[in-house]
Amino acid sequence: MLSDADVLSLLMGRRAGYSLPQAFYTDADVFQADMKNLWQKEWIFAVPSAEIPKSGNYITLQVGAYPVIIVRGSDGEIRAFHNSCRHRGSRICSSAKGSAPKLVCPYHQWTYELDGKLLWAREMGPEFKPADHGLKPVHCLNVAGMVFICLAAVAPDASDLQKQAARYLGPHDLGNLKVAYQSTITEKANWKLVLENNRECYHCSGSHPSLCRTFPDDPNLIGGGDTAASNHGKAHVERCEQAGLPSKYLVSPSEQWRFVRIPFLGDAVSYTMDGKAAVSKKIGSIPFDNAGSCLFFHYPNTWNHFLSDHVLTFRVIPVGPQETEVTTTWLVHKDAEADADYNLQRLTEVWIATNDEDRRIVEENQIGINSPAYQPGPYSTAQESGVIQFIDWYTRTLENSLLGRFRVAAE
Ligand code: 3BY
Ligand code: FES
Ligand code: FE
Repeated sequence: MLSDADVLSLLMGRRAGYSLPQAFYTDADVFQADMKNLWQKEWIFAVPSAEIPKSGNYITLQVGAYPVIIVRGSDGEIRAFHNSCRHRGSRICSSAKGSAPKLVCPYHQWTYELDGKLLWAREMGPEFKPADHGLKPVHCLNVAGMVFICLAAVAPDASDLQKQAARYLGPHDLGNLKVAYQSTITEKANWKLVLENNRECYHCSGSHPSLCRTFPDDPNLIGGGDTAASNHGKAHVERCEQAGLPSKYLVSPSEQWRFVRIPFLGDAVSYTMDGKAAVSKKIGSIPFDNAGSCLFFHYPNTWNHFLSDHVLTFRVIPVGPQETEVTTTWLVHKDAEADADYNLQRLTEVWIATNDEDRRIVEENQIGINSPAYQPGPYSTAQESGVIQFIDWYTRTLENSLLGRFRVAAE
C-alpha cells in the first residue's frame, strides 16, 4: 500500500528525461493518486457541444469514483451534474448517451428538471423541501464548442484557455457541426502511456502507414517546442496568420495546453488515403482548404485536430491502472449529408486504423513495463520533446497537489 508520501518520494526520485518508475504505470495506489490529484482537480474534456445539440440530449461519464451527467437544458445551456439521486443516491442515467425531457431516477422516480431542480418526489411529507434536493452541480465550461467539466470544489481559472480557444478554434465553428461518427475503444494500458504515445511521432513511420500519407512526422511540428524550428511549419504558420487564422505555436504558462496549426504533407488537405478533402462542405471560416490541422491538446485528457473540412476530438478516460477508454469523434458541417457531401468510410478510415495501431502499441508498452526487468529508459530529446513536456507537466502537477495537501494537513 503506497501512501501519498510514498508517491511523492517516488515522484521526487524519478530521473528527469526518462520514462517513469514502474509504479506510475502499474500501481493501483498511484492510480488513485492520479485520480484524486489530477483528474478530480483539473478541467476534463467531456463532449463536443455538437454531440448534444438539442434540449434534453445528454451524455454520461465516469471520472474515477464520480458518475457525471452532462445535459443540454431547455434554455440551450449545457450543464453538468453529479449523476447521483438526492433521494438515496441511485445513479440516475445509466446509458452512455440519450435524450430525455426530464431526468427521472429509475429507483423511485424522483424527477428533476434539465437544470437540476427537483420537480417531483412522491409522498415525501409536508416538511420536505424540493428546493433543498436538486442535483449537485459539477463545474461545466463550453470552450469554443468543447465542453469541459471540473470535479473540484473550486475550478482552476480557464479564462485564458477560453480566450485563446475562441481565436484558434472559433474559425472552425464547432457549434455548427454535427457528429458524423464516433468510436470508443478500450486500451489495456495506463492513461499516461496513451498520452505519452500521442505526444511523439518517433513511432509513426514504423506503425502508421495510412496516417503517414498526410501527417508529417517532423518532431519539430508536434513536439514540446515552437514549430518555428521547422521551415515547413514556419512557412505554413505565416501563410495562415496572414490570412487572419491564428496559427502560431502557443503554450500556456503551466504547459497544460497548446495550440498550433501544422501543415500536411505535399498538397494534402485532409486525413484521407489520397490526401484530398473528405467532406465537400467546408466548415466555419477557414480561408483555404490546405490550412493543415490546428492541434489542440489539454492535459490530462484530450488532443484534437481541427481541419478545413472536419474536426476530430479525442477524449481519454482512465478506467483502471491498466485500462483506458479513448473516444474519437468525427465532426462535419451540420448540413453535410452522408453519401452526398462525404463518404463515411473515406472520412474515418485513416484514424480508425491509426487508433487501432496506437492501441496495440500502448498495450505492448504496458506488457513490457509490467516486467520485473523494466527500468525507466531515456526519451529522445530530438524526437520525444512532447513526451518530456507531458511527463514534466504530470510530475509538477502531481507534486504540487500532493505538497499542497500536506501543507493544509499540517496547518
Ligand atoms: O494525434 C496526434 O496528434 C499525434 C501526433 C503524433 C502522433 N499522433 C498521430
Ligand atoms: Fe432516486 Fe430513490 S434513489 S428516487
Ligand atoms: Fe500513433
